[in-house]
Amino acid sequence: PYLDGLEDILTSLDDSFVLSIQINRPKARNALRTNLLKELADTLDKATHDDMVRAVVLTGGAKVFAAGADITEMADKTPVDVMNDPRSGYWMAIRNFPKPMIGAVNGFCLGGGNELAMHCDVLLAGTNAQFGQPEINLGIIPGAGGTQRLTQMIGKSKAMRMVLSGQFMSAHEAEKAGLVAEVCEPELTIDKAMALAKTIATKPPVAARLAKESVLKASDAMLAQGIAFERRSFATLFATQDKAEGVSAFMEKRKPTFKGQ
Ligand code: CO8
Repeated sequence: PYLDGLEDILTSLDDSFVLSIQINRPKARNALRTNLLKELADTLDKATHDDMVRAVVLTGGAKVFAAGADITEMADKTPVDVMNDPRSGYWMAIRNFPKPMIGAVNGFCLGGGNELAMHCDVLLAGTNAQFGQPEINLGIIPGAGGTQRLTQMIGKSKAMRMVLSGQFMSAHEAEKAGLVAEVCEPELTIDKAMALAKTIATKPPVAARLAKESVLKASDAMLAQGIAFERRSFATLFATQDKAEGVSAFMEKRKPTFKGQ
């Protein structure tokens, strides 16, 4: 492995300067518990300063990318807990990673999982991929930039449909909407991402870094305000009874009843 002692992700660096990172919590559908985000942030921090890494492939493997934040872990959090959460620091490390990162998405890519995918610079998806922001079913909203990045990537109408209804989007629709660059057979997704990362790794690293930074500048200034607003709204919702009901219903495997409280 690239970093030792990791529990929730698998890492390896090959001799073509490509670091691959695989989210590895299959029993919890790769849910992004805090430790997982920390391991991801630590790995990317190391890779930032390592000349042997010129590009990264991020995947969840053949079956699932990530089913969102770990709902069990967040069940008892208050708005103040959310505002003080170390998770936002880990997200910042992911957001600020300066080298090209290719996402290979198979299966469910939901909630925080979709937000993580949207932090990748290029997304490739297997035909079995399903994208969604189902937070509304839990009485909350996306909290790691989802409302902003999704809107930017697929436009207001499709973003609203996803965020307000919690409905999933298929891989083909995601490609049509501009969320992913290419759809392929699920068994090819990771190979194709590796091939693209290897091509990018042959390019001059400083130019690649500045190209990434420049493309992101097309939208970053607009994003900052929206992300801050979204984060505050997300925290506020942790004070609602509907959030408690949404989370309890998920854990008890029943349908929630929402009251607007
Ligand atoms: N967190 C924790 N555990 C999860 C999660 C999750 N996000 N998703 C799935 N799991 C667990 C299930 O509880 C189940 O555990 P167990 O085997 O112990 O019962 C196991 O993974 C398998 O899940 P399913 O049996 O449901 O598997 P299916 O293949 O039938 O369905 C789905 C897969 C569609 C992914 C389904 O599990 C699902 O809908 N998951 C939740 C998706 C979701 O709502 N994601 C958004 C989460 S919210 C978020 O990311 C933003 C911030 C969240 C803060 C939370 C505050 C309360």
